[in-house]
Amino acid sequence: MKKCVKTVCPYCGVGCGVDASIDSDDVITVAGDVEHPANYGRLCSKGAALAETLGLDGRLLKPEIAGQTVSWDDALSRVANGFRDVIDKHGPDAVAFYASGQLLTEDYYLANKLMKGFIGSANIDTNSRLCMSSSVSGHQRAFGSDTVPCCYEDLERAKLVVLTGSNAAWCHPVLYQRLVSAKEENGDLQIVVVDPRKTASCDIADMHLSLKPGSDAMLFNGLLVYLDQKGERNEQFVSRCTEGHQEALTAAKECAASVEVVADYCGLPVADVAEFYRLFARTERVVSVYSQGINQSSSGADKVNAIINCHLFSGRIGRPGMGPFSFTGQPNAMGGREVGGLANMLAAHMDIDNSDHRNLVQTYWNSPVMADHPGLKAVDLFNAIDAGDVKAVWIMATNPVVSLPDANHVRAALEKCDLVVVSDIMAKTDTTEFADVLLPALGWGEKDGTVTNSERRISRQRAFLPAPGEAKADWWMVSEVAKRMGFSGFEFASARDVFVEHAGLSGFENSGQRDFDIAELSILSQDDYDCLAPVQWPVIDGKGTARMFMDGKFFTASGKARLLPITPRAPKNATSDDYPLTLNSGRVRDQWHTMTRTAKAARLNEHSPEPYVEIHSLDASENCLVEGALAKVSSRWGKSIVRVRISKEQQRGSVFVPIHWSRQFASQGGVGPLVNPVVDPLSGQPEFKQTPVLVTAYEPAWYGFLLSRRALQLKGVTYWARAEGDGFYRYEIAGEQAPEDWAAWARGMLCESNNDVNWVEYLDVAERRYRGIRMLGERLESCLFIAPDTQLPARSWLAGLFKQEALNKQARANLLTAAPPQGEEDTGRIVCACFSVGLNTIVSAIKAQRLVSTDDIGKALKAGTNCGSCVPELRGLLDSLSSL
Ligand SMILES: Nc1nc2c(c(=O)[nH]1)N[C@H]1C(S)=C(S)[C@@H](COP(=O)(O)OP(=O)(O)OC[C@H]3O[C@@H](n4cnc5c(=O)[nH]c(N)nc54)[C@H](O)[C@@H]3O)O[C@H]1N2
Ligand SMILES: Nc1nc2c(c(=O)[nH]1)N[C@H]1C(S)=C(S)[C@@H](COP(=O)(O)OP(=O)(O)OC[C@H]3O[C@@H](n4cnc5c(=O)[nH]c(N)nc54)[C@H](O)[C@@H]3O)O[C@H]1N2
Ligand code: SF4
Ligand SMILES: [Mo]
Repeated sequence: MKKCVKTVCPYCGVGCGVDASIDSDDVITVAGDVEHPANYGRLCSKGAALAETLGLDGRLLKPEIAGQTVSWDDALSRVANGFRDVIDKHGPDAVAFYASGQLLTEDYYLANKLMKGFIGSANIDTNSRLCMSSSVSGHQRAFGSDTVPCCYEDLERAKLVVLTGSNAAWCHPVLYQRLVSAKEENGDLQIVVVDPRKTASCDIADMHLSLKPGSDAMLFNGLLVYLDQKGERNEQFVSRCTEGHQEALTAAKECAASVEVVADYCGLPVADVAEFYRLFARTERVVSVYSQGINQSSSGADKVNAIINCHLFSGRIGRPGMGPFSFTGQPNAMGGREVGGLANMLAAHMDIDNSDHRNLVQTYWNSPVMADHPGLKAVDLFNAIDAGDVKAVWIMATNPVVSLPDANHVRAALEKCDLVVVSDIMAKTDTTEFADVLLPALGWGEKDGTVTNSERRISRQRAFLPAPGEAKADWWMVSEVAKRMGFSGFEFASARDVFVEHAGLSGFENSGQRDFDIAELSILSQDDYDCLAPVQWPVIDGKGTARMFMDGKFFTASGKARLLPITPRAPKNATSDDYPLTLNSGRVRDQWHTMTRTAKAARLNEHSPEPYVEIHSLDASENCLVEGALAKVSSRWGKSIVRVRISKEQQRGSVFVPIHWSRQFASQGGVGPLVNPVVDPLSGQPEFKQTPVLVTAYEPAWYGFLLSRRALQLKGVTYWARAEGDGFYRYEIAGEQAPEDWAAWARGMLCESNNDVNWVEYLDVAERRYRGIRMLGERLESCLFIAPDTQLPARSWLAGLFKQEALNKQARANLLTAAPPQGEEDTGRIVCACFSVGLNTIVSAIKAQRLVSTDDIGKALKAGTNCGSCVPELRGLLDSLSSL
């Protein structure tokens, strides 16, 4: 064994501990860390596939200026001089950093320090603006600080868990699995899912409220009124520990006077709303989990406070098994907030509008200046770039050309910007295409530092791989640029040096006034830091803190929590005849964001190999859409072309498109160009969940697919989506014009030359069907199937042939029909990513072996027995087969 470390998963905010190792043959293994309190050994499909994503193909390994490889010295000087020139000519607010919740705390701390304390602008914002900022605003308004009250154990100790706007089964899978186990162990645990869609998380729900998109504030206002009517006000807590309950109640009564009014507004059956309210009212231990269905809204902050109001009013906070609980998205969304990585915050949970705080931070940093007003929030920042007000931007660990709303506008802005610096681990992303300077970053497994998960737990990410090429840590790049700009205060030799400074600031003149305090960690030696065990902040008397507000004291001036009067607002833009459907966007089970890492693992590409729009059958038929065909989704801002999936899980009037596809993986599969750039006025978070759209059939002249061992340059294709499989690339394709000569076109793409080509083909001119197979020796090299419609053969049997070095006679004979020889099975689309078990395999086992439960399926096929993420789908299959 070369190296073996305990580290944390680089994906979601659950922050699972990972045992990672590399052996003497350079084989990398990852497994869940059984000691880590976030996951106790579990991993989801993405975490379990980490080792498969660490190959160096596509990595950015050397610095570049204008596409040319340069030395680090040249690259860093170019960035420093570029920023310096703009600042000298146009002032500090003419430059900006756009950072990410995927930076480590140490990286983030230095970026914030450089911008706010040395450049003297607060123009540092991050993709957390798109993710958690409404929660931050909600927390600050209610608690006087950005404090997450709960811990994971509260999920297990609760009697009712409300998942609102959270598809935890896919997005926080290990916490979802903890809920599954808790429910198994504790029959009384009730789970309510509030989501317009019927998601995989509904699998364990006792109740699913499929409310009208954007109507959550009304639902929770109604709950507040109900709690009051039923005498559920916690008199002692409300009078001693809170303020504003009367105003909050008055506002709630004005709009949500009765269950009937709420049900009507939210589009829910009266009985369901009443039952939910009853359940909440009669259960003391309630945890309300919320995520992007709440945050990503033009009234996201108000929705957060509508939820928190109910907990404060009933005193369901600060005790085990209860509280409002924002599940954070990114691995270090919380760390970013701790270092003040948002344009309207200061370091260590201090306030940029507070002059005492500004002085304090400036004193600690011994810095020449201090930003004295909030900087530009993400959407405004890119508008300012477009307007020419911001002339230099450094984008770190995020892919804004894909992930911001109105993404075509982001493209246009970066195109115009004088200096675009991008630090990334990958060479080619939609954003790196706009970079003047590209800086190669160390990735997961190569870098050291800390991250904080959703329950305030700080864990160490530890390196176990050598630095590839010339890649460097993000914090190092920032410190080198700072030094080259002439600033002192950036002489750090290691991530530990940065961490202890950050920890020290949290305790500087604090004395219990600020929630975030890890000053005790500021004395860590390098060894201590290397051995740091996961710990929840604040760290007091050598111990972490599981739960906050247990003493009923809050961080407001009065020490009391605030209930806020909330007047529900509908999504900013209503649907209309032109754009009659509501576009909801979010995540799929096995991909992470813009897929720069997860798409490298073949098994993660199989569950959803293509971008799609999920739509209710009646909306589909009204718009002439057919399952498996292509559709054009358009909004006032842009358009996409994606596959149609008709789904019972989608409510009428709304459609769902996943967020993951960039131009690297599909011709026009991105959802970003469609999304309304309207933001919450307080938090600045965009409304990613409700944009009015029109969905129409996209009718190409032909459809097809192509499997190939090599990545191919496609020609004459108007639609494509690419996914890497095990030993092959899969391209789903379509074209608006048929080539004059199918064979010439196909060979032009699939064969390097016309010599030595072992080519089998089939053409039916009348039926407009074409099939071509290329063999290299005994091996299948590539194959192409074209049809005038979507009636194409299944891909899975053919895909499996790429694992074989030599095809047998039977297989060869069947190539053109793409049907497995008798006795062999086409496994179908992969459902269980951990054990690569396909749909057809599962269906035939259910039928042949009369399997009746997901446990039965697990025993027969192993499917669903590792991470558990496919269990909801397995149950769905069992249900649909039993109803036949
Ligand atoms: N597999 C996977 N997991 C991830 C990520 C990933 O890329 N892939 N990303 C991570 C990140 S950064 C984040 S922020 C989290 C996000 O985690 P989640 O917030 O759970 O994920 P989303 O899919 O964005 O949206 C959650 C749900 O909100 C619902 N929703 C839409 N509109 C409304 C509404 O009006 N009201 C309510 N109540 N619900 C609504 C959607 O239908 C969706 O099911 O996931 C993290 N985990
Ligand atoms: N329509 C719609 N859009 C959304 C959302 C939605 O629900 N709907 N959700 C929003 C949310 S919550 C989020 S969090 C964002 C996420 O959106 P992004 O942050 O844009 O997505 P990522 O793909 O995670 O981008 C991370 C980038 O950092 C690179 N990277 C990985 N590791 C490192 C490293 O160690 N150092 C450096 N320098 N780079 C690294 C990756 O290769 C990748 O290019 O998307 C937002 N956009
Ligand atoms: S739940 Fe999955 S993606 Fe999230 S931290 Fe754990 S293993 Fe990683
Ligand atoms: Mo996020």
